Amino acid sequence: MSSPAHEQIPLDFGAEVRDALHEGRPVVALESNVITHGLPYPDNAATARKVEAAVRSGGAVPATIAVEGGRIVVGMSDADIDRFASTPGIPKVSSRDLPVVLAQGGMGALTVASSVVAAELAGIPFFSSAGIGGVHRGAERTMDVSSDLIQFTRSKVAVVCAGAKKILDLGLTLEYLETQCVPVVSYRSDDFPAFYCVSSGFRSPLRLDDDEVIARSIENHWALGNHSGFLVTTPVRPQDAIDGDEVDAALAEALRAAERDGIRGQAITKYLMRAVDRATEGRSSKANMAVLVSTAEVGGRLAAAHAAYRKGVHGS
Ligand code: PSU
Ligand code: MN
Repeated sequence: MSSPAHEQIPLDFGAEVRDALHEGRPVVALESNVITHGLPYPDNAATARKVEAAVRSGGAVPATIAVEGGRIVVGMSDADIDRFASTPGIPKVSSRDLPVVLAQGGMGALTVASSVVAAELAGIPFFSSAGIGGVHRGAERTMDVSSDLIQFTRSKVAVVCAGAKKILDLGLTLEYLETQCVPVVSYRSDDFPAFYCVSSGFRSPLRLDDDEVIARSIENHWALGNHSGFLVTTPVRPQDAIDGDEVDAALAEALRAAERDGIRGQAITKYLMRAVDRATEGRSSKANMAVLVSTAEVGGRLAAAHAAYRKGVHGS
């Protein structure tokens, strides 16, 4: 049963997404913040379209989510994507910003956290993005923990990702998810991946290789009464990856420079990413686009397996 508040948020479904949800066909929710804040125009628009195509080739319908005119758009059109990709200054909207941006009526680009909120409202049980937010390095002093992690403890949406970037403290990120009882399963690999690196150096708590077992595990998680997410990781393809040691070396240097120059808070992520980009001579941004696409393909495939499993169980 839906809560009364649920009914009051206007959702604008793309026709294809609405039909798919009606028929119990697989849909994968996708974030829009990566379009507006992750990559420059026109790479961002081209990548967003490739990500949608990858979800389709995995066997599901893509639903890229944003906010505009006081409504949540669930399934942006190509024209929407191009407009968001090319309009400067669209705010990054996380979970806590969502009520205000909806009330104000402007455009908003949704992070992983707010996309998961929207996906649950829309009845989409799957979300995919290459890099999730996590616990930042130095969080014991700064308390900088991405609200993506907190949202995973509150929304019943399975998240397919390529882990998180090495600029974060991935050990603490895994600890947080364990403490909060959010399952972390690596799909067909042993390690927790690190975005454009195949491995973070941390072993994954769980490994599953079978799509249907993953689908059943997700349903079990919810059947057990957990009102929370389920993380499935899939690593970047080796041919697209950047060597972890190379990233570590670039990061160590960048972290020293950041400390020296007093860079912190909101500014730190972009600063570190730029430094890694320079050190890898632009290869990291190529790897960035590749991992967004390959993760989406796996997201589509697992969403398809999940929808098929639900149909089998409920016989609809
Ligand atoms: N990680 C990436 N690229 C990104 C983000 C994370 O590799 O673009 C974005 C996502 O939208 C994610 C958000 O939800 O940053 C997390 O931001 P914060 O750490 O401020 O919660
Ligand atoms: Mn933060």
